[in-house]
Amino acid sequence: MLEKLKEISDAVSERLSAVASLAELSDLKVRYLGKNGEITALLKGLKNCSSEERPVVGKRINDLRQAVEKMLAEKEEKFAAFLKEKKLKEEEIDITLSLPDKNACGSLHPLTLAKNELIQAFTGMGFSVMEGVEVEEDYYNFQLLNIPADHPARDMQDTFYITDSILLRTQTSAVQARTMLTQKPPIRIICPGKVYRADDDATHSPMFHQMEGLVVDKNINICDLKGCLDEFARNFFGADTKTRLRPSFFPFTEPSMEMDVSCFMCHGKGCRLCKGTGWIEVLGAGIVNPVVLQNCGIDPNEYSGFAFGIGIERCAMLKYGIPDIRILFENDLRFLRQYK
Ligand code: 2NM
Repeated sequence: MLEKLKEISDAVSERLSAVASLAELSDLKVRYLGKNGEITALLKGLKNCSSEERPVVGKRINDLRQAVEKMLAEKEEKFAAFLKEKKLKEEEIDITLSLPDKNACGSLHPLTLAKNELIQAFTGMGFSVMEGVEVEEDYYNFQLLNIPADHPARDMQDTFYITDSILLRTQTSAVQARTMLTQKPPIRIICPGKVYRADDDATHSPMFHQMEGLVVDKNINICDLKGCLDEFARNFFGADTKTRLRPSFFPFTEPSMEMDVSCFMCHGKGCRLCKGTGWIEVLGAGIVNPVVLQNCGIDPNEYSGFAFGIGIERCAMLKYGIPDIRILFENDLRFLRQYK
């Protein structure tokens, strides 16, 4: 009997040292101390001992049971501590890691900056902003604006056609034509937006941005045009900017003209930016052709107007000293970050 006890004691300590999980530990407990466990069986077998042996053997079995209980409890405690430690390790937070840069915010594209400044200059003079569609009908883009069928702009090489009568707008004038057809004068609008022409080099992109303006009211004349555009030039290019108007031609205006501003880099002395002339061309303009007013349902005997068109890329390139239009569309962050 004593040998049997020693055997059990050795077996328990050996198995305990090999236990790798709480489940295995629980199995051991059942195996030795459970209702049908080995030590429990020994206690049950006491009744077969003689009355002299019984107290001695009984004490030995109880000692063994207590020893096994203690070993199991210690092991359980070790396991619990190990698991707690493991959980804490897994949930560890490295408080020395630096946060993402809170100041790393984006910035507006130089074209957006230029567009916003242009809009600002004209809304300050009472203009409202109108936007239209980029896929336009030939009727609004060309016909209403007095652009004849044989005009070079109507050539496939200059205009992106979707069908015979639908195209990508080549100017934002169609927005103005649609406005004249639906609103009564006085009209005072600017139309910024994307336009498309089959052109592609250092100063031309097949998609670019334009802002056209239109004023229609009673007694509008060239003085109104000049006063308005002078005010714009001083606002956008600087208070000491001078302007000059040169004769030009557009089918939708008569007379037509182009406006130059005095070079803001050399102040008229002549430099690389103004190609030695002291002047920089910035926009086209004119008195709205009475034919266009008529086409758009406005009586040219009662009303007159002026209109102008400004290239937004050209303004951004001039103002920010950008030498090549293509840089504006490459989205190189080293370039864009300069405009914070
Ligand atoms: C320009 C130059 C001159 C223009 C004319 C019109 C409209 F719709 F009233 F006829 N809109 N824009 C115009 C006039 C555009 O761009 C260089």
